[in-house]
Amino acid sequence: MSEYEHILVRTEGKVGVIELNRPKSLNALNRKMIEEIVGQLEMFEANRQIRVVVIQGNEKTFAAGADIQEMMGETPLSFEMADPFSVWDRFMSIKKPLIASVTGYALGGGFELALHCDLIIAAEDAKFGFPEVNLGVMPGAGGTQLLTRLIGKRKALEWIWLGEHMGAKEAKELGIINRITAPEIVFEETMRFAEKLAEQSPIALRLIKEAVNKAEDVPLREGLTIERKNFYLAFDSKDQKEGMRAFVEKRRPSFKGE
Ligand code: DAK
Repeated sequence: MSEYEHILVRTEGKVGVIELNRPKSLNALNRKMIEEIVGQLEMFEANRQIRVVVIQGNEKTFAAGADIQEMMGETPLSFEMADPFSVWDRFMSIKKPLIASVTGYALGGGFELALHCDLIIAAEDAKFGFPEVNLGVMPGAGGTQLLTRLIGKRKALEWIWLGEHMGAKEAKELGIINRITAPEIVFEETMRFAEKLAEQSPIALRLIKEAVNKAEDVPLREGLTIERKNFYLAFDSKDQKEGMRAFVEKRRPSFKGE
């Protein structure tokens, strides 16, 4: 599994873990690294043994943005020809739960990477932000859209215009992150959370993720239709039968994802 240059990969039971690994540049994301992350995500997506995926940095930092050295020579035409954002679009196709476990900095593209995950668990000294404006540019991998949906236009403009660092406490109050922990236990807490999710029915999790994501994209009536279809679909699974039988028999269900 470790033919990668910029990430480390491991599995812990039903949880797949991708660890960002360019410590000398604070895990700055270059193109190869993003390709490695997305390629491995797709491998976890295809692996039936894996039910949840965690993306984490090292003890010091999550990712301090896109690699500025790599980016500084780009031109509109080089972007157009290389189409570097198409790899980011593939995050949207991942149907398994994705959790970002954030230590230190999650800036720029690093923040966008965390925002592409379904849940974020952060150390209390983690720092989030979009410093692109300080470089004379702007977020390009989803930042303006994902942050605005989470916190609304005014707050998003304030943060993206100023380019300052936001502490974990404020990020939690704004609804950007789910949980805060002491720095030394953030990975442990993330795994505990991931393992709980991994015991749920993967079919139910998948149908829920699709329906909740639609709530941001489509009119209410259409969203309700999707919810209803997914609700019906869940009743075609053995997991539904197992879940309800286990309740009646007063035991814990064992979901197989079938
Ligand atoms: N890129 C390259 N190197 C970086 C880096 C980055 N984003 N961030 C840090 N480093 C490097 C530093 O240059 C330094 O390297 P050496 O000098 O030791 O060789 C090393 O990491 C340690 O950094 P510092 O010495 O600066 O460490 P400090 O603790 O003093 O400061 C810091 C930490 C995070 C506050 C600071 O490093 C910093 O401000 N970093 C830059 C933050 C930033 O502006 N990030 C980029 C935002 S733009 C795209 C997809 C996404 C994006 C763009 C395109 N496509 C698909 C095309 C996203 C864009 C962005 O993220």
